[in-house]
Amino acid sequence: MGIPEKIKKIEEDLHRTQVNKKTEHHIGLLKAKLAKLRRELEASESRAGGGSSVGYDIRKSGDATVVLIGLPSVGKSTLLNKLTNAKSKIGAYHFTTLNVVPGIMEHRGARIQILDLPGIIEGASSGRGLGKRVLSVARSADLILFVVDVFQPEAREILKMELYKIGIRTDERPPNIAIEGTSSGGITISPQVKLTKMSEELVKDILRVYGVNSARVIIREDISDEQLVDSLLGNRVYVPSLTAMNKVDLVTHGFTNELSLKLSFGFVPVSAEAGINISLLKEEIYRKLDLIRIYMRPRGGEPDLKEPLVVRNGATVLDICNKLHRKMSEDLRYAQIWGKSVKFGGQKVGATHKLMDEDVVTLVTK
Ligand SMILES: Nc1nc2c(ncn2[C@@H]2O[C@H](COP(=O)(O)OP(=O)(O)OP(=O)(O)O)[C@@H](O)[C@H]2O)c(=O)[nH]1
Ligand SMILES: [Mg+2]
Repeated sequence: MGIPEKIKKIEEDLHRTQVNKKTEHHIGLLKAKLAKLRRELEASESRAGGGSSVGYDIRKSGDATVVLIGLPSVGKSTLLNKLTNAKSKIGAYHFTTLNVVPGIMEHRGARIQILDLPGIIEGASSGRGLGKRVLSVARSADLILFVVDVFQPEAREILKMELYKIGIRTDERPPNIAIEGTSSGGITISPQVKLTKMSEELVKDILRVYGVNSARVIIREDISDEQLVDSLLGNRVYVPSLTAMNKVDLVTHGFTNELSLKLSFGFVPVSAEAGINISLLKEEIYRKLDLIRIYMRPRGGEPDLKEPLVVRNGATVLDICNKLHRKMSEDLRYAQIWGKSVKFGGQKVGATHKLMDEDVVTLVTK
């Protein structure tokens, strides 16, 4: 039996099985097997040059990358044009945009790349429309900006699900679990918390599906079977998201307020066309990216306050070196810092020192 047939068989089995307490184990195991087979199928397709996972050729530029994900005609291109210097084509019909259109948004000294994409439809992840290619652009994004139409807010769930199906987890953290292979002794599990979403037996059986027969498993949070599979497959990406609720020029304030009470997620109400809340959205994008600005000061000179280096929060002196020049980190003796990350101005620190917003940095090299 080939892989597609095996997949079909399991899908049928899943379809037939009623969901209840008694079938939980069976279903969890089937899902784990299915995920493994789908992965194998993808691998064999890309080896054969099937091209199903071939993405667009986009050059990353700027300090961070944001992608616009939305159904057709929700106003993604109109929004890109408002946020950046780009001129993406706008149309009153579906699939106006057929390619990736980049733009640069400048905000608080940061240069943020925003990518406009063709519209996504339900089923995109399994190959409908340009779907898979478009969705895979989101893999390398620092932030996903869901663009939804104020009359179609439920689209966000569809988009999230399509991303989920190709391994992109929005607003989730990688599961907190450690699997340490051992040469013998079977599988021992030490859960640090009570597992409510699956039994230890299911954990073991899923591990065996993935060829792990002997290991020490430390589970530090109450994870689900899907999260366990995620950590075993290891090719998942975790990307934060933000939602822009577009076309609010067509509704009253009351309508928007009611939406925010009704929906389970927060959003920024905007009108790309009428230019409502565009600066608010820029600020939210910047905040969500969690960027900090670092000012470089040459030794014995004045800091350059005009052009900060923009990096992710949590960046170290080493990250700054790497951003400046590849060889810089090898030559570094120490750095001197003025700002919030140190106790006193001019303090000497090493490569692993974590920087904070608006720190002034001098790199002292050999
Ligand atoms: N009323 C109103 N119309 C808007 C707004 N933003 C976009 N539109 C209109 O919606 C239609 C679609 O806009 P586009 O920006 O092309 O939408 P898109 O999401 O890029 O569409 P595709 O590229 O086909 O996926 C156009 O007729 C726009 O003029 C808005 O804020 N309010
Ligand atoms: Mg468009």
